[in-house]
Amino acid sequence: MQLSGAQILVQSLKAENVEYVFGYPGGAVLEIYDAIFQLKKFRHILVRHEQAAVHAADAYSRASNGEKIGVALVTSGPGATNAITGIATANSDSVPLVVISGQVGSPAIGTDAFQEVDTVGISRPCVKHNFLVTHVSELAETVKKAFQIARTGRPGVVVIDVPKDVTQAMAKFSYPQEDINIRSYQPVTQGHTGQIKKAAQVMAAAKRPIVLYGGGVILGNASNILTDFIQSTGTPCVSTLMGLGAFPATNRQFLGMVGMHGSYEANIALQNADVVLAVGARFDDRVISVPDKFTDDGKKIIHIDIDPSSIAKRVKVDVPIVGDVKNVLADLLALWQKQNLNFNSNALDRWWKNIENWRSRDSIWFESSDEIIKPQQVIQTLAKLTDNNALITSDVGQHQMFTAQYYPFIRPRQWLNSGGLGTMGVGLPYAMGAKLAKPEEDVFCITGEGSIQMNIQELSTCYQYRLPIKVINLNNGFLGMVRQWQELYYDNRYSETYMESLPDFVKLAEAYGHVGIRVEKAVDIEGALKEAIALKDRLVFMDFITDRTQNVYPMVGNGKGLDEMVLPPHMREE
Ligand SMILES: Cc1ncc(C[n+]2csc(CCOP(=O)(O)OP(=O)(O)O)c2C)c(N)n1
Repeated sequence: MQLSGAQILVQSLKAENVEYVFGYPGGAVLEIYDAIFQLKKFRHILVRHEQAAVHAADAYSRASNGEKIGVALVTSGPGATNAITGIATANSDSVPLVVISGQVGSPAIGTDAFQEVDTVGISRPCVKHNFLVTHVSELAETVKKAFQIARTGRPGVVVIDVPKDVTQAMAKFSYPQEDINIRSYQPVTQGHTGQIKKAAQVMAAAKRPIVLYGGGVILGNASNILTDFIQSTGTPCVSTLMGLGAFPATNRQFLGMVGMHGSYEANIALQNADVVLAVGARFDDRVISVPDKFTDDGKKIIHIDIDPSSIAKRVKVDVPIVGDVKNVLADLLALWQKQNLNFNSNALDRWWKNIENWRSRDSIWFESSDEIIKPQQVIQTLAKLTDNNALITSDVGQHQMFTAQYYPFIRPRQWLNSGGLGTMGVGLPYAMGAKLAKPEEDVFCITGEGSIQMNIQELSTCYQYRLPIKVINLNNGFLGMVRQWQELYYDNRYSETYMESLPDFVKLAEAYGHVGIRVEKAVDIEGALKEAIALKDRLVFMDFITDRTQNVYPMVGNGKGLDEMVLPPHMREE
């Protein structure tokens, strides 16, 4: 039987076990929308802006166990350009995602046709791969390849651009059962045995070892083996922003997040370590700051990553191991145990004593108040009321860093935010994707009054699909993170960071059909959160009016080393 290209596309998505498609219609995708309507193969979530469709699909992938892949569908021209920020955001954090964009009819391509943009050209620098489908006969195979490429190796975004005439043309449908062999794309999944041996030797000889783990551990579903490795070797560990939750933050061996707003003990320990075992972390500038300052003491680095091009990109690596982090860690741990390897116990004791000393200085600390709401206190109270176990999405800014510092994430895929691109506006659509992937979980979106306004229209989508998300708006009346930089490095010249004319968020939430709560005093924090949590089937928007001057500390300034943090005021006085 012959099917139209649009029907083939929908059937192909079904063959990939797609449950949800996040999208927005338009002329170039009308056939696809008609096929969705008629075939009823999966649920379509109609967002209010294409950027949000891609973010929601991205979070759906992130929150899932690594097998489900988010899918977004957008029309040609403005639909596709609106999707680009979402695409770059997901790709920057290596999230598997398939984005289908409509394209003008093939004969019109290159003629400046209505709603025509070169989607393949525009998206090329921010995708893992992209396709322009030129004939209906390629469609099913292209979808198969797209999912395969998105999910394997270092995961990423694949865009499939489908011209309108291809969706109208007829062809026979058969979906490839087996993975397709793609020449020039053969991800390495097993680590090299010789390198793993070398890594074990370098580790065993360490006097001040540390494990640095990142988002790759979560994407690679390697948290269990990472936890075994850290616990059975007795080494301290630190996490990047994206790695939080891969190892339980409540465990004593966890020193905290590293990097620009990392804890004092985590940053100093990483800087002073003689051997760093980096797992699924790419030594981003927000993590190690200046590479030369990081490696000038000759520390040895073992780097495990699925993506060979991530290894030695920013720092010199002594033992590179390309492979799936789960496989490599399992091999490394097996070898460690088989050979009865151990750290020198005196050296390790001394190292831990130093660490405890640094830790005792309590760098993740804030001056609490009975009156004014401190953003940190909101996060701490939330952690208490949710047993450290809520699924949290955040936007980008101070509120994001406070959440990373004050919410002890205990499991992977519990913390979703934009680490690589740092995209304001992800919080609410992320919460939507996460809630659909994990309906049984309590999903909180922690945001700021600047960030939430970048995709606030999605409150409408949340109402349509009855998504009972809890929004925590830490409203400091400022683009706080930028204000902090202006205070510290631009002599308090607050150029365009003061948010004037803020809407009444409570009324706004109500206008969209939700519950709004304003909280202005510290004593009311707990009550408001409890009230919101108790409203199981409603979206609750909590507008916390917080301290406008609170900064995030510690902070590693531009060009500084990890051991040159701006410390919180109480540590400066010591
Ligand atoms: C799309 C986008 N534009 C600009 C920025 C730069 N930026 C980073 S944080 C920030 C301020 C965020 O303000 P708000 O959401 O109110 O959170 P706060 O820092 O006050 O907690 C800005 C403008 C960004 N990350 N993303």
